[in-house]
Amino acid sequence: MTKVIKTKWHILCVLAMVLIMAMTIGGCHFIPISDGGSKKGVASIIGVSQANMREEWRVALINELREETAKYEDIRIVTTDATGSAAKQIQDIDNLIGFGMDLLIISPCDEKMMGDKIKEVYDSGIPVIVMDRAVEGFDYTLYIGPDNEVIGQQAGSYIIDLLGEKGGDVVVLQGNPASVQGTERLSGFKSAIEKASGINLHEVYMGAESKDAAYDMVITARKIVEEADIIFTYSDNMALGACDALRELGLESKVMIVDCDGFKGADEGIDLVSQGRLKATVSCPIGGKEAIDYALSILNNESGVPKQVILRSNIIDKGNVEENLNRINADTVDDGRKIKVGYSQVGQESNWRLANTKSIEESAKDFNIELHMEIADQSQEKQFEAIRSFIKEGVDVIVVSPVVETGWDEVLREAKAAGIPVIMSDRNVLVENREENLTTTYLGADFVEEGRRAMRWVRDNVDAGDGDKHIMEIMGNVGASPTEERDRGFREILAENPGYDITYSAYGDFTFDGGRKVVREYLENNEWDIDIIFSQNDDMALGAIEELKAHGIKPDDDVKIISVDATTEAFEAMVRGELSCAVECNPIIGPQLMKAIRDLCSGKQMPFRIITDEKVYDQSVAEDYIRKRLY
Ligand code: GZL
Repeated sequence: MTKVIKTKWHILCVLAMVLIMAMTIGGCHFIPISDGGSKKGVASIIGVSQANMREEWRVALINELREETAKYEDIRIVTTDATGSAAKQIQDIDNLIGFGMDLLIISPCDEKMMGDKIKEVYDSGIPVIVMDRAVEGFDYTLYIGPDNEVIGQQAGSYIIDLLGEKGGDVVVLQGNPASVQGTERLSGFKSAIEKASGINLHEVYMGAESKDAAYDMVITARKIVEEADIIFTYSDNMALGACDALRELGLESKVMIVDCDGFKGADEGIDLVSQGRLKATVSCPIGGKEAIDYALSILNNESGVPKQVILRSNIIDKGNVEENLNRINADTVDDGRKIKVGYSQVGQESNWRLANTKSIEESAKDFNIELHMEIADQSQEKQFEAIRSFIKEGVDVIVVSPVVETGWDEVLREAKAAGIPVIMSDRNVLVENREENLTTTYLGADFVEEGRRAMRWVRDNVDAGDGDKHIMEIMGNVGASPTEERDRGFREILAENPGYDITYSAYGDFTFDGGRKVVREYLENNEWDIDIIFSQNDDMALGAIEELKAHGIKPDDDVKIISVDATTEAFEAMVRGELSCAVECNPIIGPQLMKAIRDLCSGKQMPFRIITDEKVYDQSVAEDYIRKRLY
C-alpha cells in the first residue's frame, strides 16, 4: 500500500514540475498553491485562458481578474497566454484541466476554432465564462462582453453631432481586418455615419492595430489629414499613434481625434481626453469584476446566473471625463438599505406571466426590496398611469415589463427628469434615440434566438417530405417585443429551409382563448391542411390543442405543435403526447432582477443587456424534466 502511494506521489511531483515548466515556458503566469500542488486550503481554482497578452485590453482584463480574485482567500487564479495561437490556447486549456481548475474564463483567439473546445469543456461539467468574443451557439455557462457594433455607432453619432449641419471630412484609420472587434466597431461606426449627410469618409488601411502603424499612416496620409476635421480609429493604442503624428505635423489644434476603448491607464483613452489630445473616446468595458462576481455565483451554485451580460459603453469627453473616472474608481458597496421599487407588470394573461410575477415578488423579499407592483391587464395606458404614480411616490427604481415596444419615450423622459432609473424587465422597448439613455438595462430573454430554436427543431424533427409543409403561426399580442422578435427569429431559419412555409399567421394575444380562436377561425374558412403549428407561447398552444381535438384533429399526430415558454402545463401536454416541443423562455428572473437593482443602487454601472439562460425540450425528455420544473 505504501509503495503504491509512494509511486503515485513521485508521479504527481514529476507531473507538477513538468506542468509548471510547460506553463512558465508557454508564457503562463503560474501562482503556486502554497502546499506543493494539492488544493488544500483553496476552495476553487479559476483557470483563465487569454488569447494574447499583446493588446492593452487583454492585459487590463487579466489585471482586473487578479485584483478581484485577490479579495478572496480561498480562490486561486491561474492564467495562460495563448500568444494569439488557437492551437496553443487549446493546449493551455488542457493544461488548466490537468491542473484541476474548477471554472474556466476564456477570451478566445478565434471564435470559430475555439467553439468546439469550449463546448467540450462545458459538456465535461466545468463551468465556462466566455469573455469579449462570443462563440457561436450557447454551449457555455455565461458570456460577458461589450457590444462592439454599439461602440462604433456611439462614436459615429458623436462625430455627427461634433460636425453638425455643415458635415466635414473624417479620416478612418483601419487596422487588422481579422480583428473581430475592429470589424464590428467599424461596421457600427459606418452604420451611424451613413445616416448623416455631408460627411466624407477617407478610409486609410494600416494592416496592423498598433500605435506605430497608426503613426506611420497619419504621416504618410498627411495630404488627406491636413484637409480633415476628424480622425476616427477604434483603439486607444492606434489613437495614441495618431496623436503623436498630429503633433509631429503641427496639426493637433486643427484635427480632432475620436477613438474607442477608453482605458484608464497612462496615455490611454481617458488620459488622452484629460490631456486634451483626444476629443472623445467610447469606453470598452473590461468586465473582469463582473466575471469574478458571476464566477463565484456559479461556483456557489447560486440561481439566477444569466446566459449573456452585454456591458455598457459610454462616450467620454472633456465634459464628463472626471465623472467617468470617479465612477470607474468608486468602490461600489451595497449598504443593504431597503430599496423602494415600482414595478409595472404587463398583466395576468398567461401561466408564464403568473410565474414571472411570483418570482419577482418572492425575490423582492429576499433582497430587502419594498416592491410596489401594478398589474396593467395588457393596457399600455394603465402602465403609463402606474409609472407616473411611481414617480409621484418617489421610488428609488422603476421596473417595466412593457406590453408593447413603442410609445414609451415621453413617460421615460418624465422618469429621467425625476432622476429615477428605469429597468426593462422581460420585454424591451424601442426608443427614438438610444443616446438619451432613457432605460438603464434590459433583463430578459433573447426572443429572436427563441424563434430560431423553434424553427431549428422543426427543421431537425419534421421531415420536409415533398417540400411543401404548411405552417400556422399563432402570434402573441400586436407590437410586443416577444411577438415581433420570435417571429423574426423563426422566419430567419425558415428562409434557409425552403421545404416549409408559413401559410397562415394570426394573433392570439398570448392567451388560451386566443390560441383556440385562431384555430377555430381557420377551420371556419379552410379545410385543415396545416402540418405544423408554431405558437409563440404555451397558453395559445394549449388553446389550439383544445380546438383541434374538438374537431377530431390529433395533435402531434396530424399536426406537430411547437410552443415557447416551457411551463409545467407544456410539459404535461408533451407527456400526454399532444405538444411536440417547448422552447424555454425563463420567467424566473426575480433573483437576477433584484441583484441588478441592488447593484444599480450601490453605484455599479449596469450592463446594456442581461440575457437569461434557456433550453429546448421535446417529448423525448419531457418525463425526465417535468418534476424539475420551477414554473
Ligand atoms: C416573454 C413574455 C411572454 C411569454 C408569454 O418574455 O413576455 O409574455 O412568452 C407572456 O407567455 O404572456
